[in-house]
Amino acid sequence: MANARPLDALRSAPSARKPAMPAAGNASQNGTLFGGTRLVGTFFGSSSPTGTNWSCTGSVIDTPARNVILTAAHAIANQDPPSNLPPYQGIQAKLPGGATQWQHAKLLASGDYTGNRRSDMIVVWSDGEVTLYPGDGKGGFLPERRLQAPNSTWTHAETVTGGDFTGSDLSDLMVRWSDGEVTLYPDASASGLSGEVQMAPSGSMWKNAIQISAGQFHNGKYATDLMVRWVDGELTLYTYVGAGTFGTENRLLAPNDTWKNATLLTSGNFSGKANWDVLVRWVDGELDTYVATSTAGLGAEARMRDPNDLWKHDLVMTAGNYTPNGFSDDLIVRWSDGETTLYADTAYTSLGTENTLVYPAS
Ligand SMILES: [Ca+2]
Ligand SMILES: [Ca+2]
Ligand SMILES: [Ca+2]
Repeated sequence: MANARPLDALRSAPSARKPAMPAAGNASQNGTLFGGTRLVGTFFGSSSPTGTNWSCTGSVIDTPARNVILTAAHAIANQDPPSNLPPYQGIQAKLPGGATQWQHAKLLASGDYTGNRRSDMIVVWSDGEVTLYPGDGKGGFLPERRLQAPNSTWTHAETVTGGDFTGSDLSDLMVRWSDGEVTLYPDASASGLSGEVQMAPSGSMWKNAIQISAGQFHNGKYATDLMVRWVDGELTLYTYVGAGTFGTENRLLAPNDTWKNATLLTSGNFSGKANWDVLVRWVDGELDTYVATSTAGLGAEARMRDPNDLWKHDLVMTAGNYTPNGFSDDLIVRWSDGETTLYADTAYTSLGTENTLVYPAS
């Protein structure tokens, strides 16, 4: 990795610009709380110099999302504290497992695998396990379902995507394997991956398909088209993809050196136009959308992030329809330290509201 600075240092850098918290009493003191959470301030106040009648104390902690959380305790004189309070549970991550586990989330795919017209996420883990996390449509997830126990086949899955190529209401999962075989699992669901359809045999040219990404790029309603980024920088859009066929090939870019630096690519509807947008994370951390991409060509480039060090740590990326607004404009990023973030309702020039799905150092 080009940048050796730890991820938490990159993330916490902007915190320095935060205004100081008003302190009624004691001065702030930095430190750590709750197993490593960064404490950036404390305060104490009371209604009188002697601290009688009422008093209030709290801590200010710096979260990865650059939000400040205030934990406060209030004490009022001559009053007993309430009894039977539940034990403190802490902040619940929206996805189970913790950051150490999520460092092994190798591939992500979004699609509707439950039939509620909201996206669910499939994770292929580095040990070959495959897990479905059904989305709740509100940016959270229901209990996970194991689709494959750890195995030595799925460790060979190199790139995956979720789209509805077979025309039913459930999304399918497409997998490009390390030997060049491409497989479609129509209507994947919590009950498993079955009815496997071979799209390309082992040894095929698809071994050079660095990334595949389903989207809607020719005025259909659903993600029925397939964007492919090849090892030589070529970009191809396949329309009319179905079980056993890649349909019609549309070359969007001839082989070129620039797109060899397109590290991650995903598809979503960030601009609200009929045709979807392609989102690319470049090797230097730059983030761009290509608005309303179609068979006629790649859409106009819109800058989301200038080159930067933080986004070099974006290692796995998927976009889907995870929130109530009904658009496939929610971007999920799995960072190098296992932290996983959902940017809800992302627009084509700006990331949406940051929601932490997996907390770092958890
Ligand atoms: Ca669903
Ligand atoms: Ca389907
Ligand atoms: Ca959304």
